[in-house]
Amino acid sequence: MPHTRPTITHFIIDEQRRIGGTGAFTSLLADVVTACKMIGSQVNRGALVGVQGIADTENVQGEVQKKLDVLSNEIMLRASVVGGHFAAMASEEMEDVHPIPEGYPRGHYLLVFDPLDGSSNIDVNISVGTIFSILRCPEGVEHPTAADFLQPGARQVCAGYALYGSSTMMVLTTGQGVNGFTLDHAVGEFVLTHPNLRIPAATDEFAINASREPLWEPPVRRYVEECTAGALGPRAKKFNMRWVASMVAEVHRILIRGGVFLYPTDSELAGKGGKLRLLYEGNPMAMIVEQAGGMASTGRRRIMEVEPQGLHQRVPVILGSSDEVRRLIDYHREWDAANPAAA
Ligand code: AFP
Repeated sequence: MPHTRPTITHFIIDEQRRIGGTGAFTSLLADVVTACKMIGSQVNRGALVGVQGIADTENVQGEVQKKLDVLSNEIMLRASVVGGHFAAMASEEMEDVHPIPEGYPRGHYLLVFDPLDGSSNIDVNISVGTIFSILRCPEGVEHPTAADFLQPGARQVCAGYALYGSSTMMVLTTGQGVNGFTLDHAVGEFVLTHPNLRIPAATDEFAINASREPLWEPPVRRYVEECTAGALGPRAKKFNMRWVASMVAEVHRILIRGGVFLYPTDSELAGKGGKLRLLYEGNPMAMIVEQAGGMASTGRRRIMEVEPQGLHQRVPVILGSSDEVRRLIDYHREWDAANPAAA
């Protein structure tokens, strides 16, 4: 029996019709979806096509680039230039804004992306993903600069990610809930498999890189100690811990069964602002999580209200099930109130 679930294209067309759009948005998302299918195909073929391993370059953050980081960045750029819907692009892998080359039409949207998040996992065949965020190009701006991208996450028009895991999935929000689509390789299309994803408020699972424990701030240490104390601790509940080191995989797990993900600031990261990037990781994931009923905070403020100061700005990230994120915010507030000089 062929399935009758809507494809991602039909789903977006329907959504656009409901809000009375022009069709530009459908077509622009189709370009991003195509790019993700192409990246997914390269990730999937891995060693067969010689794309594993490191490239001979570093990105703007001084991190060694994988061959697939570079290739995925190229694929996203190519797919988004040709469609004519974007005015410019910015990526975690590029120092500056990528303009639309002369001779191509220029659109009204800005594309922000992390072409291959979690890429340190590629060679060991663990899930990685592409994260993207779409912003409106400010009125009257023909040649966008970095300043035009510095919009708080609350102004995102759309956010999503592709997860290259045991199946390839696309998870998307345009501000009306979150929907998940699975790539049907037989027809070459993403098909709606996870409508209206909701993150449960309560959870017994948390994710943090515990090797950084000596560097944590007291509110984070308090939270983790209380969780690991289990049934005999103050939470009187047994918790489980996970760490994939691939944010897309962690957020996806949280969307499916709840949980909380932390990449907080610590004594080593404080000078940099955090580890994860506000525009490429923090904001898009915050929009998805909030749209699914969860919360996303730095510990001290809502991520989507942070005013970006630079394209590659970093931010502390605490997101997921609302009961736990709220508790972490309370712990930060209590600590800051008791230690005003340190806050
Ligand atoms: P890479 O893309 O360099 O692998 O980084 C992945 C990431 O930005 C995010 O996806 C993970 O949650 C986090 O970094 C992992 O950080 P650790 O290396 O500290 O585990």
